[in-house]
Amino acid sequence: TFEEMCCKKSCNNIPPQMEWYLINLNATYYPRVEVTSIGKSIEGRNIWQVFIKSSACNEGTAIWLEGGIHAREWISPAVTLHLVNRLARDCSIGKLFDVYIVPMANPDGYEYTWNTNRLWRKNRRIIPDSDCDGVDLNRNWDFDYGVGASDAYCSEIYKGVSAFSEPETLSLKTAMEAVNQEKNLILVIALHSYGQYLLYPYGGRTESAPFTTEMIEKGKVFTRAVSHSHETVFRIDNSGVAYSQASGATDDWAKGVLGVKYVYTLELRDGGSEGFVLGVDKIAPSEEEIWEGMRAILLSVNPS
Ligand code: ING
Ligand code: ZN
Repeated sequence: TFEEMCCKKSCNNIPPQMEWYLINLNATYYPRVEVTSIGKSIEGRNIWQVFIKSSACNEGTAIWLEGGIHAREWISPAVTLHLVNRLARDCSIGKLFDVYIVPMANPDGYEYTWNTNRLWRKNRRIIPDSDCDGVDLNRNWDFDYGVGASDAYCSEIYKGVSAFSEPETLSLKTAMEAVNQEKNLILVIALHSYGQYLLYPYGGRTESAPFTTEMIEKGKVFTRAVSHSHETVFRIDNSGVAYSQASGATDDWAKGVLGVKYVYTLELRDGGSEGFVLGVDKIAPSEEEIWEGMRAILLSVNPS
């Protein structure tokens, strides 16, 4: 259970407010909602996974949401946690799928952005013999590993010594594989910021990924619904085109290795005026519009 996993005083769990929320969620909604740790970060923080179970008639089809893999993109864990809340409370959409959500994939980095460097992106691996720390967790996955990533320790996109060298990516991969083995994992969304883009793979190769047409089609359903609440415009693009060629990201691995049909990297608000340092006043409208998008795409990909 969550209480056993979160060994209170001896554990280094950050951020506490998010964990209090998850403890409460687990206590309120268990057994429909289950909070478990899928592993620990390099500094020993738990990486929490929320599992929101579908109703019995929909068992077997799963969705995966990843938030907070990049430390400074604060709107990502915020919106992801709001999605947890919405899905746990919603009895129609929330019951269509077995939904797995990791709201805070890089807790050490997040903590570091609160206390030391607001614009930190990577995890907190200490590299001996270097003045620089950290591995870019979105360049550490094992699909076309190394393409568009850096060998330089000081780079923002340093890929690490090898694919899945980091406990954070290894934990995510292991948990996603477990879901994919047991269920039909049909949609994976990794939440990032900023730019207001819905990106589809591949990022690391120019050939188009299987089901590109379908990803664009459902992407339009998502972005159209997102625009309804606040008229925020999200554009759909290929990640390798919108950003320069880069692999080792969650989305390329989910598509290229797991073979998930609908895979996206979602770049949340804003368009660049506040960027990573998005004001708190943007959390509410942002989660509101993304929830509209999520509802629409979940209904649209619903096989039952
Ligand atoms: N953006 C993504 C990044 O990791 C991306 C964009 C996605 C690139 C998928 C390559 C593949 O750089 C942010 N904001 O991190
Ligand atoms: Zn990011």
